[in-house]
Amino acid sequence: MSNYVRQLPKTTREAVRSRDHRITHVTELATRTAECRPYLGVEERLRLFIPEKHRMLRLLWLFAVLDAVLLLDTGMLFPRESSSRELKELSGLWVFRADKSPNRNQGFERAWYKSRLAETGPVIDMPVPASYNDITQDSTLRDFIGWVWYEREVVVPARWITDEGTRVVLRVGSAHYNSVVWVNGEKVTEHAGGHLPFEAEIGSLMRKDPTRPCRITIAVNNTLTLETLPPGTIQHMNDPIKYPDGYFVQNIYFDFFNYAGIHRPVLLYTTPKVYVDDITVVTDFLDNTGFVRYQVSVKGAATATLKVTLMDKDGHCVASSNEASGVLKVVDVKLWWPYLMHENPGYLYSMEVHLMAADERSTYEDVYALPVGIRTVKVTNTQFLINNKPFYFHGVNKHEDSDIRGKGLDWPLIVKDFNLMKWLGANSFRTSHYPYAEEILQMCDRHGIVVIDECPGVGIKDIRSFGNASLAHHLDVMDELVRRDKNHPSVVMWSVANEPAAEMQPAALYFKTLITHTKALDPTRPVTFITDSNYARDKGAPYVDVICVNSYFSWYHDPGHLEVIPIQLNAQFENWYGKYQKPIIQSEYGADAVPGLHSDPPMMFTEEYQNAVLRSYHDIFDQKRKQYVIGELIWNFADFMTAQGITRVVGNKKGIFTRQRQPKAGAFILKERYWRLANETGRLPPWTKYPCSL
Ligand code: GCB
Repeated sequence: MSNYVRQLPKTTREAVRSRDHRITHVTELATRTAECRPYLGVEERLRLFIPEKHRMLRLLWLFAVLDAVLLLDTGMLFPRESSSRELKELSGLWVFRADKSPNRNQGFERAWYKSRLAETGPVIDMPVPASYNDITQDSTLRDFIGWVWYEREVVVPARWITDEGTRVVLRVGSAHYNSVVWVNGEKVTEHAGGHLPFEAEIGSLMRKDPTRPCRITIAVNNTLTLETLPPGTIQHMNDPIKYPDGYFVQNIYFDFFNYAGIHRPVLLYTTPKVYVDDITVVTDFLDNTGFVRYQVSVKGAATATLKVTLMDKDGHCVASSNEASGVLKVVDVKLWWPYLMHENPGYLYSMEVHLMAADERSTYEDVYALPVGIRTVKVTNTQFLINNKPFYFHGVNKHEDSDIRGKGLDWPLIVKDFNLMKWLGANSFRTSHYPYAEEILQMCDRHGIVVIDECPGVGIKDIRSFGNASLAHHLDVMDELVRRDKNHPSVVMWSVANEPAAEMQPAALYFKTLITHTKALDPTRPVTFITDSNYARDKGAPYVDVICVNSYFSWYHDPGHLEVIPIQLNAQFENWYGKYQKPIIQSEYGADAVPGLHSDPPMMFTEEYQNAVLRSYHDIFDQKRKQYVIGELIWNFADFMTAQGITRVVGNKKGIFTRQRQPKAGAFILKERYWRLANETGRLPPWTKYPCSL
């Protein structure tokens, strides 16, 4: 193993060692648990276990739901300003240096974090948030593997330092992949995994030398190994006739560019010393009454006084309590509904938690407001029910991907994509193939766009990636994902992986453990993974609540033969349903279309061929959705960048929009269809004149 691989996951190695203990526990847990029970929604469980007349018991059940397994000892609330919390965004230009030393380890050997980065060697400007890959003209930076270093000096308001009762938290929205963070040369935290946030309290460190600006250094390493998520391998090319000395490549087993860097906002925020650390809500309703079961966790003091108030959209209090946990009852509840399923989609209450505490020195007051949507989710053998009504997913798969920014969070792009999804009549998407920014999920909550929330378990193809260390990390990632996204009403299902090698022997225990664990973390949402395996040999499918299947008939199989689609797609559905009697989502289908390329009769890579594939799939969907098919998600919303290879022409072209978000012919086919489906299955908002007033 080379030095940079050895060096970079030093932290990962340590972590894995400490996780070994837990994996034993989890494996035991899995074997102790009898067959994973099929997912039951709140209503169904209530009906099964608690007769309707026992309303008190119903509330107790809601309490029990909240006693889910919580393995992480701190919360990860989205940072919001309030009367007690200030926020300082550190988006903008950072100082940047890639460690191009042969072992990629010079930065650690020479302790680049100890002084200003500019003093260690040449540096460049780097925007945050953004992937660094496409920012310069340097191909070695675009394809760089190893540690890169970011630095930013920050001046904070004096009272943040002088007031010892204030916590100052440094939060990184996401950085891909391994990160180590120093403040004024002292290490404050490290994190393994892109796509999810991490934090460190740095107030005490800043107070050590209040006169100087605070220097934040973040080293980020994009190397993927068999135990990272997604997995990858580093391959050394040792043949001196073919490759230069020390040559190596990063192999990946997924189909998107391995963009790297600080992808989401970095910020500082304050809380009082005694503060609201986490909030969990679980919602239900009966007739016109909504129930919000909540649990507030407080840190910094053994006791605190709480006031919890639920406000409607107009700011009127609809329920309140003084307890740290309880059930808020909402009379004449306004439920959270998906876009195009109700005339008033995405209704959100605001749960304001007001904390007061005191110690011998001071009094503390903290305020945090959490948006809350009241809705239920349930799965039957043939349906996906939201608020007890059948929901049909007519949506898209996306990527966080765009020109120049790569995977960096970009508000204009986010808003454009939501406008396009609404124009299309899409009511849902899957966060293929990793958790998207919290800002995007907040948009989904507000607009009523339903989300299948996927973790970065993509490309689990090598048998070694089913080992204990990989599983332990995968469980940790699910802990972090559920902790971050548990309160979003838009999130209706967890996806623990995309297209793993689920026919391999170890996949059975791996997925049983992973899914059991995820259900223990969150008993209120169904869990799935996305499969492209054979229905008869898939070892993970027995544990999912919804079968999500990808297929590319007439593309990867029988390329050019459009005529095979009806027979093969029909067989796909019948086989899966016949074996499992679970509802099915077509979680991917599509074809590449190079925009502007035409042929009639259709040929592969033309817009006509993409149209023909879509139409053939749609014919079968229309037959099967009357039975057990509960959704269709096109691959892909937009063209996106991939690694270079002989099947990719500057990226994957299966988008119905180009990477610049201009429609191909397929977008209009989908738009016609989705609005027709919405007309049939939902209730259009009164302001929508089908299909084009958006
Ligand atoms: C798939 C993968 C997706 C790829 C897509 C394709 O099955 O899940 O990541 O991009 O196929 O276009 O090959």
